[in-house]
Amino acid sequence: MPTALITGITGQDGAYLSQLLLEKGYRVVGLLRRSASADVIGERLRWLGILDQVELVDGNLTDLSSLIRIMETVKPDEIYNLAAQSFVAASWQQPLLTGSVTGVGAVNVLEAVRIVRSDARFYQASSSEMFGLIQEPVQNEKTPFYPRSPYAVAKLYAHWMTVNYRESFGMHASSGILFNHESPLRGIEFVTRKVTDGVARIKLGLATQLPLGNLDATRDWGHARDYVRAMHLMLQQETPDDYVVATGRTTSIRDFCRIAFSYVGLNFEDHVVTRSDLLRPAEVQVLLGDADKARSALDWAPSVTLEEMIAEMIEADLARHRAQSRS
Ligand code: NDP
Ligand code: GDR
Repeated sequence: MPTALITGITGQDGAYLSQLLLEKGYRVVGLLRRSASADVIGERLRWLGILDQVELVDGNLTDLSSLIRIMETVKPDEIYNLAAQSFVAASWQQPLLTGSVTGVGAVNVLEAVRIVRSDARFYQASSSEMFGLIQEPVQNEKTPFYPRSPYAVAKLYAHWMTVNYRESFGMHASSGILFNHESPLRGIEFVTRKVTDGVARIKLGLATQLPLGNLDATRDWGHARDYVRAMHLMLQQETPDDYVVATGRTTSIRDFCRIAFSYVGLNFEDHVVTRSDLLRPAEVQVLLGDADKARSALDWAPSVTLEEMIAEMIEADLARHRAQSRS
């Protein structure tokens, strides 16, 4: 039975990846950072019904000693580094923390792997945010990077360090340059979930307005369940490499709102208000990925449309609010 270690196991992708690997017969171990709110730890794993099937070990991405200890005791065959301060907007408020977790933290994991488990396979959660102020209409593995936030700069450092460890030490280290991916388990601060939760609350009469920032930005949105499949496939390849993972369709925030509100028979223009304090100091206006390499080399393809995903997210948010109002 292969062993996978997942950093960021309590996040959206960590939960879906755990589910996938458990289905494939892996022993799944997750890195858990200490929290004072122990009662809500593992909410997403619980939602998927797999909390009691994973092992959780204490550690932190910023603490190399904890990572070395975990590599020694867990002896993972595959390491998925998903942990990060992942909210772009927060990275301007906390640039140093973002740098030390999202950037240097990844190198701590790489170092722990190099020192203790150099034959293990390593996955780095790179991001389409690294393209930033893009010069090309469609982005693939050859598109130059131009990061536009402290988050994206930190991710770019981690990305190049992954490439560097591969080339310097011959490690099986791969990066997935993943475009936005969402689900009912998406954090409430991200725009898709903020919208689907807002739609549910407005539909149930719990709110009337939804404040948003820039409605003109466009994103290439896929489903997290599809994207964790790509992560796993990357580590099954003979040779490590970097891959763009995307759907090839881009949609504005405005059109996302239009689709989401119309799903419950509402008009978004009656409810969405724009607020200048929700705008970012620098914006990534357009993202559109070309995943041809992943399609041909990994035989990967997305299976969920944007409309299907929005419906799934709204249904989950409606169910959550209905359950809350009953209790
Ligand atoms: P989430 O924000 O949902 O999850 C982040 C995870 O990182 C959580 O488990 C969090 O733990 C953990 N974490 C944060 N800081 C530390 C730390 N110091 N030590 C240990 N763990 C820590 O992110 P997603 O699941 O959406 O994304 C997974 C990864 O993929 C991230 O690296 C993200 O930047 C990247 N990515 C995501 C994309 C997306 O669209 N979702 C696209 C491209 C890249 P806790 O629960 O305690 O907060
Ligand atoms: P992003 O996701 O920054 O692309 O990063 P987010 O959903 O936060 O923003 C997407 C776009 O929506 C605009 N927007 C708003 N965003 C939020 N969060 N809240 C709002 O009220 C709002 N109004 C408009 C934003 O300005 C932006 O243009 C996500 C994260 O998961 C990263 O970790 C990951 O690397 C990238 O996706 C790929």
